[in-house]
Formats: sequence, structure tokens, C-alpha cells
Amino acid sequence: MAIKLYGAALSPFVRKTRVFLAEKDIPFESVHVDPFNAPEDYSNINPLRRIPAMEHDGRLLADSAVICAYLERAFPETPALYPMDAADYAHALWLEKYADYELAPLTTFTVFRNRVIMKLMGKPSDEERIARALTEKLPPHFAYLESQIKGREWLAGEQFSIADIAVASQFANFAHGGEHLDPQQYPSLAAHVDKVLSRPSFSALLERENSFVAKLRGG
Ligand SMILES: N[C@@H](CCC(=O)N[C@@H](CS)C(=O)NCC(=O)O)C(=O)O
Repeated sequence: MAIKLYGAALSPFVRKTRVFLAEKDIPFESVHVDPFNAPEDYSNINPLRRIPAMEHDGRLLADSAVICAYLERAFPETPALYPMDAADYAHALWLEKYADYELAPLTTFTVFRNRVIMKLMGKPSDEERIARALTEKLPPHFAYLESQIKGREWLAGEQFSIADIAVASQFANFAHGGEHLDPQQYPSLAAHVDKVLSRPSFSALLERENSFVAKLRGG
């Protein structure tokens, strides 16, 4: 049975799963769900009412990390997006978690939410909160990630993986919020994020997202 992926453009977690599916060349149907206005019965699909959620072969799954882990096992004939080596595998999971739970509250739920979602809702952006994130909270995370990618081609192991997807997806929201990594301060990380976001799997999604966000932020 075809895969149904529930979610909306601009969510870093939905983008992560869409990129993951595209990299594996797995066909899927996108079902639009606005998490702030989801139908009542969406609770049957995800009891937390968050996006993304997925349906495959009568099974319902929620959470981008769970969905990607499932897809890796369910489609073993597609390119592997988790390293084989145990230590590299653990490191990929660590960096995915780091992106989802340490970067996301700042890059997405602070910068992006205030500059884009608040604007969509006709509400003011909390620029003080953004300034604190940019000057105090984000620099240690950027320095750590710079140390993880410096001198390497990929964040975990020797191949493109879930770690690269999860980290870059948060930086896409940071950019939608009008912020970018300083290439002088974080040269390896900035180059890596640009490289990952330029892959066809990301750029196909970002082309449409960028024009929507540019219109919204410009108008
Ligand atoms: N850990 C979850 C996070 C999902 C998440 O927070 N999605 C946001 C959209 S970016 C959402 O649905 N928010 C609505 C809510 O929390 O009520 C994942 O990786 O899927």
C-alpha cells in the first residue's frame, strides 16, 4: 500500500521525512495537515496531534525520527541513510536528537516561529527572544557542530546520513526566519549546511518554501 505522509511544508520535521523518502526514491502521497488547525480525528493518527505522521500498510507512525527509522528497515533495498558501523550509527542518532531537541527550540521554535508563523497569524515577532537565542543560546551549539564537521565530509560515518538531513533541516527554518550561519565563524558548518540543502531532495522542497516565505516576509 502507498505511503501517506501527513504534514505541512515549512515544518523541519516534515521536511526531514520528505527528504528521507526522496533520497530513498520511495513514492508517497502528501496529505496536508496544519498542526494548528488539524481535524478532530487527526488524534487517531497522532495522539500528540503533531506533524509528521505516516501511514503504511495499515500501520500508523508518528514522530520524524520514528518514521525515518521505520523506513530504513521497511525498505532495505534503498540507499542506507544510517551508518553501518555501531559507533557511527550511534553518533548519527545522537546528532539527529541534537538537531531535533537542541537546535529546533531555537532555530525553529524561536527564530522561525516568531518571524514567519507569527507573521502568518498577524502577531508581532518577539525580537528580544530572538536576540537572546542568537547571541547567547545558539553560539555554543554552532561551535559544537562546527567541531563535529571540521575536516570531515559528512557528520556521521563516511556517507550522507540522517544526521546531515536532521541538522540541515533545522538550518532551513533558521534561513526562513532571515538568519544565517556566519561563514567566518563557522566555515565548515556553513559550507556543510549549504552543501546538504543544495541536494535535489532538499532543493525541490525549498524552492517552493522560499518563494512562499519571501512573499510573506516581504509583504
Ligand atoms: N519530535 C517530533 C516533533 C514534531 C513537531 O513538534 N511538529 C510541530 C510542527 S514543526 C507540530 O506539529 N506542532 C504542533 C503542536 O505541537 O501542537 C518529530 O520529530 O516529529
